[in-house]
Amino acid sequence: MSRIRITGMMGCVLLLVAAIVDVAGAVNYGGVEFPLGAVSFADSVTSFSLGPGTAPPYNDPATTLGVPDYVPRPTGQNDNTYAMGNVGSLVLEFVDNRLVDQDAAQSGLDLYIYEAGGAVEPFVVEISKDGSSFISLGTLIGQPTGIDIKPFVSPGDVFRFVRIVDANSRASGSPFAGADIDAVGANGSILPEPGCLLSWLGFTMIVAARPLTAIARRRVVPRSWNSGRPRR
Ligand SMILES: [Ca+2]
Ligand SMILES: [Ca+2]
Ligand SMILES: [Ca+2]
Repeated sequence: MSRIRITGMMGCVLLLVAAIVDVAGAVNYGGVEFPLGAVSFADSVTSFSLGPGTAPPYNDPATTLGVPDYVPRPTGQNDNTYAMGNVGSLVLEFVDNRLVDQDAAQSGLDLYIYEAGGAVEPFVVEISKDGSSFISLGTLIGQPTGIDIKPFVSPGDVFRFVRIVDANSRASGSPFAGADIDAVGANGSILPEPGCLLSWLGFTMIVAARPLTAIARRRVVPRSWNSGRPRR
């Protein structure tokens, strides 16, 4: 996992923390207003596979986590995005929030992908409840681009995972071939299971874990990786 491993109680605690942090309400990211603010964005890398044509510092999938933070920088410097490589892939998980269809609210667009860089590159997007069975939403392009998941899902469906696969446009080359993913946000977003107020005791665990998160983000990136987390 790109950050710390977050399961069970800790995920529940994160929800509580998120609920506290998000008292401020909606936040605008790149022209898109997210009712739940920063919590809306993907929190964990489940797996990834780099396609050809990428190299550090452009191919660290951890740069797709959290809110959009792309910064154009001179060649060779980290710009906070993940160049997938041609037909590279990425699976992200929402830990402290879930993706849902929000009907007509927020223009009906439920899921936003923030792609970045000089070349606007397309990618295929899929969503999943359990990380193993995915529903394709088709090919998207835009910086950012949003999609209404309603035509693809059933009422009440709740999703945790998003898979993105570069559509092989080859609009950019090494070292940042493929779509460059900055962030993935669920505009149609809910907080998971109520009852997490019982997790107050775990709050200090999160505070203590933050330095570990910073350490994990400095690791060397392999060509591919899978967290091996149990499928849900
Ligand atoms: Ca989140
Ligand atoms: Ca690119
Ligand atoms: Ca980013």
